[in-house]
Amino acid sequence: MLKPPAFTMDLDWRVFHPQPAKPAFVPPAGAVDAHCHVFGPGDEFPFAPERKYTPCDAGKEKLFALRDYLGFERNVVVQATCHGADNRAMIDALKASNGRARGVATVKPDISEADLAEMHEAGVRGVRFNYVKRLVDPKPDDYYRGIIDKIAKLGWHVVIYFEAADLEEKWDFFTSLPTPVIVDHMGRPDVSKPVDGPEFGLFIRFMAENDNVWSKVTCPERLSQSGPPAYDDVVPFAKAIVDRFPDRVLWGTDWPHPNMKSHIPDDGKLVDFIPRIATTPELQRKLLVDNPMRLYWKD
Ligand code: 0GY
Repeated sequence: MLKPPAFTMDLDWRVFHPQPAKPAFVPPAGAVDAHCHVFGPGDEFPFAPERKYTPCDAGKEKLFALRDYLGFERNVVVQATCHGADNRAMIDALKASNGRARGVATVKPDISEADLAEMHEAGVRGVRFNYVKRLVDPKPDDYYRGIIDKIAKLGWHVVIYFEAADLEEKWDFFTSLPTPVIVDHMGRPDVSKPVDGPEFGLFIRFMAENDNVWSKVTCPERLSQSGPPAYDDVVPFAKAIVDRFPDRVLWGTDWPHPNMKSHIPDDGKLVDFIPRIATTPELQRKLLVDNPMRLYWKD
């Protein structure tokens, strides 16, 4: 008899696009998709008991096929909250990638140096601190400081995911971090507010005053109110960051697009968003090749 699957995705879960369009934009040679995830498969890599959502399976084979189809050469696989601090699915993807994937892990302060060294060997180069309350229960600063002390020695960086309203409250902690700090999805601006207004202004100040702070100019599909496929209202925000901080920006698909409720994006159309926010070949090369290579493949 067939064994039933160990997990069933949430009833309102939206599965990634089955057949993305071929993008018109051709990424430069060596391009990196610097923000994507793997989910399970749950039967092999169980989802964490403390997770706040149960996704569809989205394994490494599908991720690597999408990479090739979209014209990318490498991936940065970011640990998703549905796997908690159990990094096995992500690390399995790194090991299967022939050196073409690096990773960002979620770890706890009691992680051993031996475990970190093993992760480094597999290709992990950063840890993620998540402050988005619908995804995790955020921890106090001291919890994260315990982790920083251990990972800074390895030359790793910190990825932070927060909502625009959190930045002011977390400012002192974020600006005290000694490693490179990479912000997911531009700190989730409210794009119905002016690009030159105080909210986005604070984010720009965060990057301007702290030259260790980078931004992923990702997820127009999450931030847009004008909607697909053009996501016009997100362009001024992402372009402002790329123009001003061309050496501290990264781009990624965010495949398989966890928790998208309004629609599931066409990954090909997301790639076509790139030349609208990085408008010259030089900016595109920095965004897609030079910057991620410097951060993830320096050793
Ligand atoms: C993203 C965004 C989301 C989810 C996660 O780890 C995660 O579960 O990051 C989200 O729901 O906004 O970057 O994938």
